[in-house]
Parts: sequence; C-alpha cells; structure tokens
Amino acid sequence: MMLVPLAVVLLAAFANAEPAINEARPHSNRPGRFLSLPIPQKCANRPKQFNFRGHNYFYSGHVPAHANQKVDWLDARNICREYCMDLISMETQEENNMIFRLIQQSNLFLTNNRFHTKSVFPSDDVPYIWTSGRLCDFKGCENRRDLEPKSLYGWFWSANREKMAPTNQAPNGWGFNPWSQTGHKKVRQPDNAEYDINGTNESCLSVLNNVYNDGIAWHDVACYHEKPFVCEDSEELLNYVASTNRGIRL
Ligand SMILES: *[C@@H]1O[C@H](CO)[C@@H](O)[C@H](O)[C@H]1NC(C)=O
Ligand SMILES: *[C@@H]1O[C@H](CO)[C@@H](O)[C@H](O)[C@H]1NC(C)=O
Ligand SMILES: [Ca+2]
Ligand SMILES: [Ca+2]
Repeated sequence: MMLVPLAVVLLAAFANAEPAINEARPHSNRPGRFLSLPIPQKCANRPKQFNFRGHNYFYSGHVPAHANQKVDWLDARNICREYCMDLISMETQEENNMIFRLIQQSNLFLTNNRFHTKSVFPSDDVPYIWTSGRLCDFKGCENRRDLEPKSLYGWFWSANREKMAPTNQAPNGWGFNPWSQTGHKKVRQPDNAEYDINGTNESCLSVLNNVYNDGIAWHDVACYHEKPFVCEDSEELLNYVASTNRGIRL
C-alpha cells in the first residue's frame, strides 16, 4: 500500500474544496496554531450523544471527558477534529432548532451577565456554545469581492466551508433570521462590537442563550473567548480515516 503523508492528503482536500474558502490556517492571535488531525482510535470511540440525518453530535457539557471544559474557538475545533468531528454547522433550520432546543432544555439562567445555577447538574447549563461559523477575514479571503461587505456576505461554516446566507435576511427555506437583533451595541448581529472596545474582531459564531435578553440567537464573538461547544460528525475526516484504516468501525 502506498503511504501518502497525512498532511498532504488533508491539504489537498482543503485546496479542492468549494466554495474556495481555504482555511487550513485560520487567522489567530496565537501564531503557529494549526488544525488538528483526526486520531483513528478517538474517531472509533467518539461520543455519540444524538444523531440527526446520519450525523452524530455531542455537547461538551454532557460528555464526562469535556464536561467542565471551556476553550477558545480553534481549540474547540481541534478537540472535535480528533474525533473525526468538527464544530457544528447549522445549514438548515431543522438542525439549528435542534441545537436551540438542546440549549433551551438545559437549565441555564443568565441575567445581567451573572449566572444562576439552578440545576443540580452544573454541566446541564448551556449559556452559549461555539459553532464552526467563521468570518472569512484571514489570509486567503482578500480579493474576494463576492464576500463584500464582509458583515453581510463574509460568513461561512468552517467545518465544510459552506457559505452562509447573507446575515441580514432569513436563510433560504428558514422562517426567521437566526442572527440576534441586538447585542452589546444594541444593534443587530453581526456587529463586531469588541473591535470598538479593544480592537479585537468578532470573527467566530457563537449561539448565545439570552445574554442580551434576546432569547437563543446567533452572535459574532471574538474567537479567544472560552466556551463549551457542540461537535458534529465531519464526513471529510470520517471518510479520510475510513479510507486509511482498513476495517475500522466508525
Ligand atoms: C477588524 O474589523 C475592522 C472594523 O470592521 C476592520 O477594519 C478590519 O479590517 C478587521 N480586521 C481583520 C483582520 O479583518
Ligand atoms: C479585549 O477586552 C476583553 C474584555 O475586557 C479582554 O478580556 C480581552 O483580553 C481583550 N483582548 C485583547 C486582545 O486585548
Ligand atoms: Ca450540519
Ligand atoms: Ca457581536
């Protein structure tokens, strides 16, 4: 059997992806950070908390190994990727509402930015989660006129590099716009609010649970924030590990 170095295979996959949003090396304030490669053993034993349309998912707070973990956006992606998963991407309203329900059913209460632990199981509280949503504002996104203005057209799901609908309208087939109508600056999201505070861009997509008295809704948030996360099966990584590990059960 011919051995092809893993990095080469993965980079080739990124290079061929459409739309051509190449994110092998996202912009980061910690230089030298890369995407992690899947670990076959972890893929085979990945947490499967729930299933939707053939994909497995888990919320970090409900998995003992990750229950108390809050990590920045790239670390969250990398934890998922070792399991042949990635941060969740909500391409449909159905999938989105499944996540909204997961958050709603947990006993999370946050008022005036203070947490009230009502639940006897603190890990049931879901104040917010990371998704794979990302603003294309890193190297490789320049000269993409189709992504301008970025605040409307520059968002995509980094798990599969699929472009999102313009942020100011309900996505095709959805009954509502999942982006919040308010936030720190009391304007609709994405608002890049932290840029005005200290020059940090809000380039990552988090689902917040009523942080701004706005119910459960999408917000652009600076990627260094530490949050729990939801992982979703990555077909790309599962296919890759399946094809390079004969007989593995995923
Ligand atoms: C960060 O946001 C500001 C204000 O919108 C913008 O001018 C700047 O280009 C952004 N930085 C990056 C790296 O995209
Ligand atoms: C920006 O401000 C926030 C909130 O005060 C702080 O936690 C964060 O570390 C700051 N980021 C940078 C890059 O200075
Ligand atoms: Ca998805
Ligand atoms: Ca925001």
